Amino acid sequence: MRLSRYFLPVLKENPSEAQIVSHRLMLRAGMIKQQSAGIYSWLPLGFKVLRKIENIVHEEQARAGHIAIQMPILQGADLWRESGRYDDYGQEMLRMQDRHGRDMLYTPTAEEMVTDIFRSHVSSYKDLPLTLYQIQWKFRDEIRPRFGVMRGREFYMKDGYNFDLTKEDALHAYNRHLVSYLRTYERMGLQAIPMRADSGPIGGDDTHEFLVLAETGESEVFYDSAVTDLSFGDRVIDYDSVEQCQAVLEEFTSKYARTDETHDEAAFHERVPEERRRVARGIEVGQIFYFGTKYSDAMGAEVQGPDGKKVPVHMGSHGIGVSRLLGAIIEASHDDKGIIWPEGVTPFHVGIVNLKQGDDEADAACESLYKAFEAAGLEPLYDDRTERAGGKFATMDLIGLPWRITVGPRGLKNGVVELTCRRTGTSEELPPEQAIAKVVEIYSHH
Ligand code: P5A
Repeated sequence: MRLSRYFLPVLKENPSEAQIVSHRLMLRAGMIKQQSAGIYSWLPLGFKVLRKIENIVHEEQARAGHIAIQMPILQGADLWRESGRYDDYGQEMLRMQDRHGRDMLYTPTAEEMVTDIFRSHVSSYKDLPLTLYQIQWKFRDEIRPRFGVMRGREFYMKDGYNFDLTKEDALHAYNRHLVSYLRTYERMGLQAIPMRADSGPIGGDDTHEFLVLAETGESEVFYDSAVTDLSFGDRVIDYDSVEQCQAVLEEFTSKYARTDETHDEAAFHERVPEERRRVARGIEVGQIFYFGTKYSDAMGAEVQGPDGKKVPVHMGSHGIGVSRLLGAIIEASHDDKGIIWPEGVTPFHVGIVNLKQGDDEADAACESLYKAFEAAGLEPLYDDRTERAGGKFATMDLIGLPWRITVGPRGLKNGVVELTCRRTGTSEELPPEQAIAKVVEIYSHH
């Protein structure tokens, strides 16, 4: 993309309505525009990162054997009356009527609808296990929408639902989700710590939230600092293996890590030596639930078991806050100049800054870098505007591309361009071909 032809409405001033850094930077970098309280338009740069995050989620869901569907945003109230949640959900649910006076709602989650799909089409245990998921807009009429996409009213969520014959099988689905979530967040450059939590309106006994540590997080968390040493890394897991998924779950959940909802001060002191006890804040980027037969009992979602008898299926649901993740990633990765995107989610792979637009040699060198990156399957953002160098650098630093190549007549005389790492700020002078090769090599791991 050439910046002269892009739509990147960056703001020079700090927007006064933004209280936390991620909200401020998303507005300043022209990623989002607020349309009403907690409701945003996604401008090109923000939309691009949203899509990157969504793609990682889809890839990791496919790896775990889960199947994508898409359910409607507007749902009839009747299914929600069957489960009892039409009344339970309260004011967080946005309700409306169609022209025939039928009660409708904007989906805050989709346990009822997916259970309806299941009961209409599945009747034998032979079709299990089954996990269906979607990535879809949700609406919750939050009392206090704030911090930009972090606590929106309209927000984008990955929501998955498992159907299993037995509790044991459903617990394997729970463990499998935990493993696949660890991988998903790590690909986005995040450490998200599974913590024992409370299940709220979704219901059930077993639930973990995934938290990214950040001072601006809305949840208070209590944990053993040893959990921050854990990393999933590039291990390969067989998602069908009960033992392997169980082992990962134990490794990542056996140390003390809880949100304030389940925190137990006595147990904290008993289980964690003082020097490793941490009280901090975190951003909830996902949650997994096992709730047994709560919805299948209420809605008659049964299958015929091996003995011919009909039994309600065991279920759980699993969510990732896809739009919230943009805020969480920026909270975890920025400096005073702007965003620092992890390679896995960056909107463009490399920025090209032309120090002397209009100089034949500099223009030609930038063009050939641009074409070479495209040919290598990467997306460069070329700042081809006739702006002064300081302004170009400030924009690149603000929008946070991990790598930048600076091209100017002086370097070209010596046959070099400058390659700069956004995270460390370090630069090296290299012949253009070597700079390209280095950037291509880095992205071959992402
Ligand atoms: C699991 C999937 C559920 O709704 N039902 C289907 C279950 N879980 S949840 O924890 O309530 O939500 C899942 C994730 O969505 C994000 N989230 C939000 N993001 C932005 N703004 C909001 N108002 C908001 N509410 C929830 C969180 O990341 C949460 O973990």
